[in-house]
Amino acid sequence: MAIPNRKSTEEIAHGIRRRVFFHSMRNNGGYLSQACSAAEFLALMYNEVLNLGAPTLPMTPKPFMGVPSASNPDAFTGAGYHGPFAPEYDRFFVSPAHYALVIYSALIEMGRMGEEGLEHFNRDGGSVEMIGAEHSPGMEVTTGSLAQGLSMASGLAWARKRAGEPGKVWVFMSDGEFQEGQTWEAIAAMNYHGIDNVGVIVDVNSQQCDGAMSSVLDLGDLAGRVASFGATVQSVDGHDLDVLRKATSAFEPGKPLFVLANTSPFQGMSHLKKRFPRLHYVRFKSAEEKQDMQTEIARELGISETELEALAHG
Ligand SMILES: Cc1ncc(C[n+]2csc(CCOP(=O)(O)OP(=O)(O)O)c2C)c(N)n1
Ligand SMILES: [Mg+2]
Repeated sequence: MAIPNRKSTEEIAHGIRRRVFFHSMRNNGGYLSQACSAAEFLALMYNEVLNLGAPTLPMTPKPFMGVPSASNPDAFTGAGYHGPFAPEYDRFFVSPAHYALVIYSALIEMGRMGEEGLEHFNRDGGSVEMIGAEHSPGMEVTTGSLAQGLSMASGLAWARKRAGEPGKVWVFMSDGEFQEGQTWEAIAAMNYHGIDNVGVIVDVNSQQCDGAMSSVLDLGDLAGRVASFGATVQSVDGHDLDVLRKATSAFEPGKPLFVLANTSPFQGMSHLKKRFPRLHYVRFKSAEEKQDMQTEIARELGISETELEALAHG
């Protein structure tokens, strides 16, 4: 890693949950459950797996400078927070763009973005979008329309392989994206072209925006299906860092690697279970519900009374 980081992966995972919790309480709602499911594997990716250089963008995110084009020299993508594009470095695509707050929190925990970055969240004219876009910290392409990230990343990976670049292409996906056909076309194409420099980590939290996957469009045997399309599959406990560590290095020649991280949508915030299956975006029906949730989750996360008072006045 180019940036020395004294925090353990466990500490980073905990820090992600805390930041997303504080932000969601302050803003009367947020993608809170996604921090529960994704904290461990995103902390592991950023802290141990990804080979990234130092950020090329300022710690305080810039305003939106327009979309990239030949006539717009000011345009930038948020990939700068993942370091420079260079042959030896990895690239990391975030496909489910609604996980943006979790990604921003991870970047802050890693020292790649300043914590003031979250003050720009969802502001008009800013780059720190609620649903991340190509200019948002940590994003390289726009993926709010889901299930497109894998196709873009695998095309880039194929080009990098042909150019002999040693850096890998990693993609973070959600399980909802496996309900869409484009995902399956991308896996088939990767197998056909022998694109084996792609690693995919999937948040299998068994839920999507309309509720439990099983009540919307069940994925069935996801591991078996992905393997039958010609990928290497590791289906593991998405909160167990040791098994995730092994799984993320299980590359086989000629095939992409898919790590299915089986997660809980209320890991570390058990109080959220009360809302199941309405977990996709947490908003509060009453001041009482908010207070209740705040107290219970704060207790589980080890947040002190003093910090909660600061939250009430901040
Ligand atoms: C192509 C496309 N279809 C539908 C949507 C609407 N949508 C937004 S979030 C979401 C759920 C996706 O599932 P997942 O990412 O697993 O949700 P989570 O686990 O975060 O609840 C959907 C269908 C979209 N953004 N893009
Ligand atoms: Mg999901």
